[in-house]
Amino acid sequence: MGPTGTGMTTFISQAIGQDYGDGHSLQSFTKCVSAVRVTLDYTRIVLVDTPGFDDKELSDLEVLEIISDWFKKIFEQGSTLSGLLYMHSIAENRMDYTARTNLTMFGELCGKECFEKAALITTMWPDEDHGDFDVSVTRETELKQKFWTNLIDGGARTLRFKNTQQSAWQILDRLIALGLEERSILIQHELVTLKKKLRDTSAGKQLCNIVDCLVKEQTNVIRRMQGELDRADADAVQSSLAELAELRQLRERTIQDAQALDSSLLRQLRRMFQGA
Ligand SMILES: Nc1nc2c(ncn2[C@@H]2O[C@H](COP(=O)(O)OP(=O)(O)OP(=O)(O)O)[C@@H](O)[C@H]2O)c(=O)[nH]1
Ligand SMILES: [Mg+2]
Repeated sequence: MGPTGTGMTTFISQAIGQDYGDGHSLQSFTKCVSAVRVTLDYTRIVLVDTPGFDDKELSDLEVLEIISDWFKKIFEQGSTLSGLLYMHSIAENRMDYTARTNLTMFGELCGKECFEKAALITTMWPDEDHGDFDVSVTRETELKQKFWTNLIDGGARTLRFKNTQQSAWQILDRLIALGLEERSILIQHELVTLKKKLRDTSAGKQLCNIVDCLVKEQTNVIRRMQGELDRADADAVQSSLAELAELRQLRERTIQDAQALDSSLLRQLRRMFQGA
C-alpha cells in the first residue's frame, strides 16, 4: 500500500521478474486489488497490489471500499496476511496531504496489533554517489523520527527498496523470517468478526475526520499566504493559491465521500425499519 506512484506495482514486477502492469505512465495506474503467486527457492507467496488513496480518478471512499472488500473476502475464505508493505518515495521533499492520508489510512486499516507485520519501504533511492543521496538519508531519518514513530514503536520495520529483484526479495525474506502469528488485521476484524459497517470501522471514521484535517490545512496555507503577501513574494503566493485550489477540490470530494457513507447508512436503516 502507499501513495500512488510510489512504486507498489514496480516492487511486485521486480519480485516476480517480469512487468506486472504498465506502471510507467504519469497517471495513477492501479485501480483494483490484484494478487500474484510467486515461488522462489521453495518459498511460495502471494503478493497483493493495491490502489493508493488520493487517486485522481477514484475517490478515497472508492479506494477504501475496494481495499476493504478484498481484505474482507480473503479473511472470510480463511486467509491471513503475513506482512504489510507501505511504500513511500524518498524523492518526495514534502510530507504532503497525499502521503499523510495514505499513512493514516494504512495505520487505521492495519490496527496497532498488526504494526509488527508492517514494513515501511522507501523507494526511488538515488545511487550512493549521487548528490541527492545524503539529502535522502536525512529525509529517511526525519520520516523515522517524526512521521513513522507510531508505527515503528508498534514494531514496524523500515527498509530501503533499491528497485532490483534482489532488493525486493531481501525485503520479502525479512518479513517471511519473522514468522508472525497469522491473525486478522483491524479492518478484517471489524468487518468480519465484529460485523461492523464500513463507516463504523476505524478506517471509515478516519475518512470522515479527513474533512477536519483539510480545513486545518487550508487555514495553515491562508496564514502562510498572509506572510507571503506582506513580503510581496509573487511566486510563493502563486504556489499557495494552487495549493488552496487543490485543497478545496479535495475537501469537496471528501464531503461527497462522507455523504455517500451517510446515505448508505440511511438506506440500511430504512431497510431495517421497513423489514421490521
Ligand atoms: N528510479 C526508480 N523508479 C521507480 C521505483 N519504483 C517505481 N519507479 C518508477 O515509478 C513509476 C511509478 O511506479 P509504479 O510501480 O507504477 O507506482 P504505483 O505505486 O504502483 O502507482 P499507481 O499504481 O499508479 O498508483 C514507474 O515509472 C516506475 O518505473 C524506484 O524504486 N526507483
Ligand atoms: Mg500500481
